[in-house]
Amino acid sequence: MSSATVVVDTPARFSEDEVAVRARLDEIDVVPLLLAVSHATGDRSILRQSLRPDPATMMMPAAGMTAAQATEGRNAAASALCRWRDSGYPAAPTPTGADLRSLIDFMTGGAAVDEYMPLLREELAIDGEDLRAPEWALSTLAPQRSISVAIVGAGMSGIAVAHRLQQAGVPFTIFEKNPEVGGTWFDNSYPGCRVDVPNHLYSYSFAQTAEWPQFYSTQGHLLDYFRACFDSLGLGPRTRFGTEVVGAEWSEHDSCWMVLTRASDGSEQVEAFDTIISAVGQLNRPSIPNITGRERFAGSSFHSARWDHSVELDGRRVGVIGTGASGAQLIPHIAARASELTIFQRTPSWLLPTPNYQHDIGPGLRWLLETIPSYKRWDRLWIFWQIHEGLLPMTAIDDTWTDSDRSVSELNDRLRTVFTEYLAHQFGSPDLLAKALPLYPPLAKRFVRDDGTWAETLTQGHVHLVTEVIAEITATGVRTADGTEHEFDVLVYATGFEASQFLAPICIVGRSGADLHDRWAGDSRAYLGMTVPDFPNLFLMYGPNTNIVVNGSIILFSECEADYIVDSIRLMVAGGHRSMECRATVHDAYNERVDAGNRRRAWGVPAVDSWYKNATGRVSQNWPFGLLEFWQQTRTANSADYHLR
Ligand code: N01
Repeated sequence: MSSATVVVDTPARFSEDEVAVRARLDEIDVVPLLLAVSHATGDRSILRQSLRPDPATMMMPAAGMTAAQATEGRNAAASALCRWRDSGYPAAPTPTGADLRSLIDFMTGGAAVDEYMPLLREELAIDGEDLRAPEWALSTLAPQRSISVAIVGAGMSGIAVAHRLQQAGVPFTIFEKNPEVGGTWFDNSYPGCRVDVPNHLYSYSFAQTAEWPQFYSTQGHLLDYFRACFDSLGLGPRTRFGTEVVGAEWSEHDSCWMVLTRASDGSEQVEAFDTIISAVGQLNRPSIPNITGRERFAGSSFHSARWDHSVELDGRRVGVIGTGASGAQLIPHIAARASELTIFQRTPSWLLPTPNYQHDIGPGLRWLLETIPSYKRWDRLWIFWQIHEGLLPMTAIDDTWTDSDRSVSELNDRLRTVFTEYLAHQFGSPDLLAKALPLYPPLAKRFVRDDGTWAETLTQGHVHLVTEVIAEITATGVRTADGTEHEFDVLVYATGFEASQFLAPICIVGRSGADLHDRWAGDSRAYLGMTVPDFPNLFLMYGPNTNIVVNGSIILFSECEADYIVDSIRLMVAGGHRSMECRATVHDAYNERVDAGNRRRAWGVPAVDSWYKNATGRVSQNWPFGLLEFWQQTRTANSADYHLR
């Protein structure tokens, strides 16, 4: 078995006096600071009862700590660091057992975490521990068995599963249609593109790094990260870039998939693989609305995920359709360059106040990350714990709640009040506020993080927010239903993706000639989002109902899926089986439960339309339960769920 981490934790020496060290810590989050310092120095006395975060206020700014508490915490950390330095940096043993539990109990404020402990340990990956590494290897389990796996896509999910397969010694080939790794972080290069989950969490458990330049880094840094992971894991020789998987047909006779690929020169090839893992992502096929007259526009036009960097924006008139996550990120950047900017908004987004959204990691935190490298791990765990299910209870529908168009429960309504106050504070003008205030319940769609930039942008004199319905696109711009002509030189479609058409346009033919897309008929379903009856040895990553709206990071889902898929291969190999196929009863019961769960969430409200729902109106994207449950269900592949042959 091999393992790989991108950055090794090596503490740096420091010579500052205690006052200078304390000054470095001014901006640092107190909870992960105390945990990291306690871990590095072995000094548990700084984890004082008076500094424990309160579970009730954990999601508030500064985790609800008073200024006096924060000062006490930072003082305690600075003193402990200097005592440690003065005694020659003695290496503290890696916390385990009850000792580790005491650190985690401090972080959770004493909340019951027994069930969570194994997941928290995996996420923490303390001192580089890799608890998700497969505990088996093909070479010992079945030395004579030859296996071939095709991974489709070298984005975030494809890299994760390739790493785990490599650890188990299972051979694979990655097919990537792009000339580069990165998936969505390669496709989306629009100005302002950045991650909306803090980077210490939006990164692999097995490849944590202190190199992030910002709390929420921009696209280029994300792409660099995935490139670095890909390179350090040595995946290059196993990858065929510029090669698209266009089809696959199950061969009953040979128990394998015949995979048809097309290279960038147009040449096609058919190869046999025992197993296919689709890691093609959801957010890469642009959705461009079929608005009358679209082909008539005489200026330049393109989709946010196909940004045309050759088109000049400086001093030009630009129109943007769409104000979702992509639109909200790119619009401020266009406003800074265009002479006039017209934004066509159909539905406003709820804004999640995030003051450090565009902040650089400051010198104090940079110093701490070098001095105590485990800070990044504790910060990751702290972010995970704060947001893992933090907002989920606010999405649950209360049937007795009467104001169901605007909120789905009392808790949800309280959030609506907080978010509304934020918007009212941001938008002084009642006219603009009326346009910016969503009418649907908060958390029914993905929120947009905001540090004040949205209101700053919309209140500029050359920026026009249009909420009239678009009637048609003309040669010179857009005509809205009120008859107004809006003219511009460049038109940007920030109109989202064909997310619910999973695996399109790949043609997949399974057992007895079953066509996957015919089977789904526009309503994709899978067991655990990964396996489908009649399609043996086909595993989907980021498949149906594996998206999260408010809790955690999608990388955890991909890591869980990678673990499950590798364990499924173990199950087949250990039993001497050639194929595994999900039982229809298991698949159907699972999907009924997921559908029932989604109907109980804010995003399931019939009046709310979003990319989470497919053409049938079913929520086909989202996982409606907690992260713990998905993790528990994907830890091991259960033979009772499958026909093993
Ligand atoms: O796409 P969207 P997105 N006329 O579908 C509007 C992820 N992401 O690319 O809401 C007028 O959310 C549409 O209006 P409405 C993230 O998961 C992450 O922005 O349908 N308008 C909406 O305003 C996100 O959820 C980051 O009424 C039309 C917009 O276009 C997902 O990607 C960054 C229209 C589409 O919004 C998708 O986000 C970016 C029409 N005919 C994206 N058709 C990160 O930060 C559509 N619209 C990591």
